[in-house]
Amino acid sequence: MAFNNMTAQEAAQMIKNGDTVCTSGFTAPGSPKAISQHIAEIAEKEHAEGRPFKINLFTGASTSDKVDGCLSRANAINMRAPYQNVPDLRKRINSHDVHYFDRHLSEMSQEMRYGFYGKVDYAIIEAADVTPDGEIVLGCGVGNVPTYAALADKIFIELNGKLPHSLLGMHDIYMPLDPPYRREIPIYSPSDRVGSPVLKVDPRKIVGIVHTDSYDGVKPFTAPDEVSKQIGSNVVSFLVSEYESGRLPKEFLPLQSGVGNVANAVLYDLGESTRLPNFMMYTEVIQDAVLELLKKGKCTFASTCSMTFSDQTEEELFRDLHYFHDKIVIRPAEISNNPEVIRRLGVIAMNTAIEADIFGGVNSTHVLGTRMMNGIGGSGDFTRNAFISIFSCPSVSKGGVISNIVPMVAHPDHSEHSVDIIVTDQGIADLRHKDPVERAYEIINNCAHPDYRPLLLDYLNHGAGGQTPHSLRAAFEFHNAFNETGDMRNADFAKYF
Ligand code: 0RQ
Repeated sequence: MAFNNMTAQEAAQMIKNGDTVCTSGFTAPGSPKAISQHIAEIAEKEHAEGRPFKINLFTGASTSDKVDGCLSRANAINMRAPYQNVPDLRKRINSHDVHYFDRHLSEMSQEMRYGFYGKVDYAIIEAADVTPDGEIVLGCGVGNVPTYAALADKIFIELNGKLPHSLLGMHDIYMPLDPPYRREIPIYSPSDRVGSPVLKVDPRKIVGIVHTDSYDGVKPFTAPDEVSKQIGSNVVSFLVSEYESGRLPKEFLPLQSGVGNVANAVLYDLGESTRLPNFMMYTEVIQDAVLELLKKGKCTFASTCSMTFSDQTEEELFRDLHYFHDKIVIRPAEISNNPEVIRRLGVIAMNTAIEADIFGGVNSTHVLGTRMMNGIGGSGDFTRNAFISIFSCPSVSKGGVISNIVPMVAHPDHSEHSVDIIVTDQGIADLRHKDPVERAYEIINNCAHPDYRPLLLDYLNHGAGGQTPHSLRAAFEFHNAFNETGDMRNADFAKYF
């Protein structure tokens, strides 16, 4: 079947107020580059003429300024799920201009198929290649596109000239059946392939091909600062001691690593360690550090949902694609983050917390308990099912006025039932086989910043009793002190006891 070539503007004009638009991709890679920018322009024009214009936007994870950024500035988003990280969208979410549902990334596809989000009008799919019978070689991020393409009434393809056709073979597209027919997902090693190298769509649904030509626009990481380096070194010391004590198998286990500066620093440190064997990754995002590890042979294989490389690293990848081709597989989010597979493989999960509490609860999403940061992403998928779940964060933020170890997290994303290890620049708290009070001493003494240890001990010692001795009256005194004085060190527990 011959497809229509069209401009991004022509494609955007077909999308109407109230439509549900779903995109390929996971982080910037694989996300649309062109049509979304023209949807934003249309929204601005419609608003200027007094007419409403908003779409419902579902993606794989975060996108980029070319999707979430421009659409947010144009106030063109009504509903949004499942993850985001663009400041303009964050503002819209926190001011209630956007209805945002923060979902576990592994669940988004199946919830769409279950009908929880209504019908899908359009899917916008970034592709390296498409055949006349609807076989698509996807870009560098997959996300939820197999489900979105299956459910959408109409499909636009953004054919990106920067993406080499030789990406063919790096994807593994697999969609499980839904209950009561679902079977096991037969992945027994991170490198197992269970699906198709191409996404197959009904070619009659493809209404047009839009040509684009740009890299994903991911910024390179700044060199890790001292705090991130210390956290990285503490995570590696923990893994070395687990490995050398025999609690990890001699073959080692696949690693998952979250996003952000701390996660990147941890991976650089892993690459330097001579006491850990070579390893594989079963993760959702691989960042620049992983390409280095693959080159060195320290990481022997990476299963991911997205290759979130900076433009420079992406160029290097494309140049040396023959080397990396059989060392990376890119999967849909419901497979990269699948609880069944994560538990079977024994993945070691390493994620970043906004704050952790003295009993092991973790807040991954809400600054000071109310303001959405990014979302839970895949942290819950991995944490809940990991062989060992590690959370790391700096002991303090914003120059020390915020302690990231608090009496009680102001928004619970992960409970003490799932969190095994907490790591900060101060040290490592091993929460396994410890009761709540033992955990509290471990976290305060090993992970809290020295400025905050006496305050946290004061809180613990005045707890109301019971197995987990919180004081419900004083639990948010750190947060209150920050909101009232701008410094958590001004917390005053004496007024409660
Ligand atoms: O603020 O940007 O103004 O400097 O939050 O903090 O320390 O740079 O950490 O970039 O690694 O992100 C949890 C947000 C950490 C991320 C989070 C402020 C701090 C700074 C960022 P500035 P850092 P990172 C896989 C797994 C959830 C999803 C997930 C995340 C900014 O890792 O979104 O794990 N995780 N997905 O100063 C007030 C606190 C704070 C605070 C930090 N307690 N109070 N501000 N900050 N702690 C990926 C996917 O799922 C796709």
